[in-house]
Amino acid sequence: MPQKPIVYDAPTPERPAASVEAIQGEILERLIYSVGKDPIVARPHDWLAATILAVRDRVMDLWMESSRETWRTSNKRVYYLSLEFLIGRLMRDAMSNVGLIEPVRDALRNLNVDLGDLINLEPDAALGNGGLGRLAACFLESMSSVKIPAYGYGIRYVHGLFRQEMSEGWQVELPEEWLAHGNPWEFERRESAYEIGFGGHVEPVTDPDGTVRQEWRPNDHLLAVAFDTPIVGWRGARVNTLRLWSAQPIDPILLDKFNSGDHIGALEESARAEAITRVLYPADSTAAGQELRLRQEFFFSSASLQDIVRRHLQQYGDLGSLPDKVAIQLNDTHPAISIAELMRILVDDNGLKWADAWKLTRGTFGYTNHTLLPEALESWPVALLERLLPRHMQIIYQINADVLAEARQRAKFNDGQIASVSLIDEAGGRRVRMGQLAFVGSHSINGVSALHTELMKQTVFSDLHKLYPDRINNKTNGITPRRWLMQCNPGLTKLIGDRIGQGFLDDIDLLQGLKAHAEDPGFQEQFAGVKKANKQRLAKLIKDRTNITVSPDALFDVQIKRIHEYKRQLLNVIQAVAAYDEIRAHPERDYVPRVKIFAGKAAPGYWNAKLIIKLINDVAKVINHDPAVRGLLKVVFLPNYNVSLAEVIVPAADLSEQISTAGMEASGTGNMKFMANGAITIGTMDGANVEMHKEVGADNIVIFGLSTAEVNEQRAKGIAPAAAIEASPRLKEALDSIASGVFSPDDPNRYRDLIGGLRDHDWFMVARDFDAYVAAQAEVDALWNDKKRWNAIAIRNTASVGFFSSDRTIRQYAKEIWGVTATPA
Ligand code: 26V
Repeated sequence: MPQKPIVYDAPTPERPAASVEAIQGEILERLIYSVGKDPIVARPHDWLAATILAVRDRVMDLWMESSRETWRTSNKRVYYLSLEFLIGRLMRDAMSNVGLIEPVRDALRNLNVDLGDLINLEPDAALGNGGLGRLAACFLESMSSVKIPAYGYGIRYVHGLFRQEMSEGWQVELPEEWLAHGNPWEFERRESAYEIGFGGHVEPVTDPDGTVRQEWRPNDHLLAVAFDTPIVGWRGARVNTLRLWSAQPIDPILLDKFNSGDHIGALEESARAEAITRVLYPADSTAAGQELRLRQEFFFSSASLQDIVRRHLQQYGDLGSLPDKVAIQLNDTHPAISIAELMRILVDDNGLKWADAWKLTRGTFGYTNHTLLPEALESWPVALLERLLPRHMQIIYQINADVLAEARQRAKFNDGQIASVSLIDEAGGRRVRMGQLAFVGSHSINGVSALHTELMKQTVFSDLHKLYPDRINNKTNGITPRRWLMQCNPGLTKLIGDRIGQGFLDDIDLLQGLKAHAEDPGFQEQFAGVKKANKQRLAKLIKDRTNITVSPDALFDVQIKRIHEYKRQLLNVIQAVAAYDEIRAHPERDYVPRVKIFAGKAAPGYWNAKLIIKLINDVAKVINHDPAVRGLLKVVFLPNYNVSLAEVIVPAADLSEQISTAGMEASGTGNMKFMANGAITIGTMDGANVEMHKEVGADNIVIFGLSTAEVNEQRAKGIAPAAAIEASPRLKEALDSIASGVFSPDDPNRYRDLIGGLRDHDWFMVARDFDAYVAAQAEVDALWNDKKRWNAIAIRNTASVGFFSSDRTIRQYAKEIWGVTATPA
């Protein structure tokens, strides 16, 4: 029986629910006058465009009112600079936040159009790789919801993250085309275009008063053109702007070339300029190091800074008040060149003294670190920076000289410490370290979970922390409960509302009230019923996309995230192999039927990650077809993981796999989404899992594995994994079978090196955590067999998720970093 979806709308007393007739008229009007289609011949994409335009119209007044208010009150503005915004679909989010879902549904039904179909037709805006980009999207929604005047600044990539297809179990990357049908959400602002320079040289210029200024004369110019998208908060609290920059040539065609018959050459500049914003870099763990990436970083930093300074001067007429009226948050080091660019604007373009400019700059910037993985820390060859951004390189040298002088004189640093805080890495070719630049140019440097922040202090930034001990602070990540509970799980949202009232929609901490009902058999049954319905929907999706049949009665064990060795999908799939061996060796035992569900993309150049995807598919093929398994275990790899797919998988999960090597996952945010939706976590003491353990209580989460300290000790002592493998016959058997080609008869050596790595160094502690993981999975089985306990724990997880709302995170940024007021919790 198809359920009528229940969705949450947000009419307020001031804004009563929109009438169906009015909306219907507005959609038709947009269809005819903006899309230019007769309703008789309109195609689904036309209806989608018309509906988005009608919804957008309804947001316009709120949008303008929000900007006007910020001008009127002279409130401080927040600028969130991020090379990635992993937004997903916008229509349902926007409709839900302004209370339009039901009226739009009814209006469309009268027009013989199904809203659900249109929702699924909207392409995902996948302008990000993973956690960092998705966090930026949650933050945008929360900043609007808690009424902070904010702008997101980023790049309008023509192609977002690649589409993933499977070819015989291997990942294949295909270009993503989110703009193929146009983008009705955005407004192109040709008037907000800035010139961006590259290359050239620096010339000292003597002003009439005798002062000497440095002037950068780039030899390469292009335009950054703004595209604005409204981001509406919960109950229309506020509408902020996401401003994405698109690169365009200054002269679209070079007329002299064109006229002389060189038609292709005439378009060269245009192609070169547009290349900058053509595609998102698909690697999220290794610093790409390509010139085009640095060009992207400077392009969007410079455009954003010019825009911010122009707006500030227009309103306040003077740059001295910059830190009082402007807070710029750097989402990782990708926009860190902004620090040098602001210095250039202040000193070279506006004649400020160096020391004054530096104070203003540091007062304005905050920097968030999202990873400690050495290979992901950005650094650029000095020679490249010198060629592309000669003036910025000079500024970086000057900043470095000041910092190093301070370190020697005030802090009495020795040579080793000087080398560690220096912006220039002298080892292995001179490079500029963007983390050090971001740190010294910011008044606040934050990590994204309590553990990660501690590790920042102890590792990459230990000496900078000694030099500036009050700058590092923690802001544990969060997720927006609108998208990740209310919109993706309307069934659960309704159930909660019926039980504890609607208050939690506006005050997420009220979910705590569910704890009193955790043991209530009636409520447990309803809670499990909602989960079952979500699992049926996912089972159907799995069937449609992979042709694998799974039972919604089995335990849905889910690991969805980027594929990375430190995230240890390998540990999970080896456990599947061990379980398979056990089912065949002991058919007489009782087993909990499980479906292991994986999804995630591998960076195109990351061989081991791609091989792990192939292994999951190879293992799936064998296990899913072996009659001896009797359906007790299924393995599924769902292709093309993205935000929209997560919105279907997360509400259907029973078990959430958060099993990274301790000390390596900065926070994780998927963990929080599962928690909200009543999945139980199996995880290591890593990232925000540590705080989830604290919030939900040790009895309501399954923790296993080496601690960060133990991992460090193993590595420091160079302890080999051999003993762990010898001590575990089932691990040995599983490794032998994979390495010898049991799952890859067509290429028996396919996994030899991958498994060889585990036997040799096992950097990620897969072997050493294996037995603990198997024991933890047995604990999960025992809980599953005690349905009352399982349901109580699941309910307590949902009840405890309040702390992980990005509204809480954003309120902390507002108070402790930005110095702006948010609406109180
Ligand atoms: C690094 C690089 C290196 C240069 C090439 C392109 C590229 C793109 C992204 C990154 C940074 C990846 C860092 C990242 O996504 N970290 C994740 O941030 C999440 C939000 O804070 C956090 O939950 C995850 O634990 C963390 O891995």
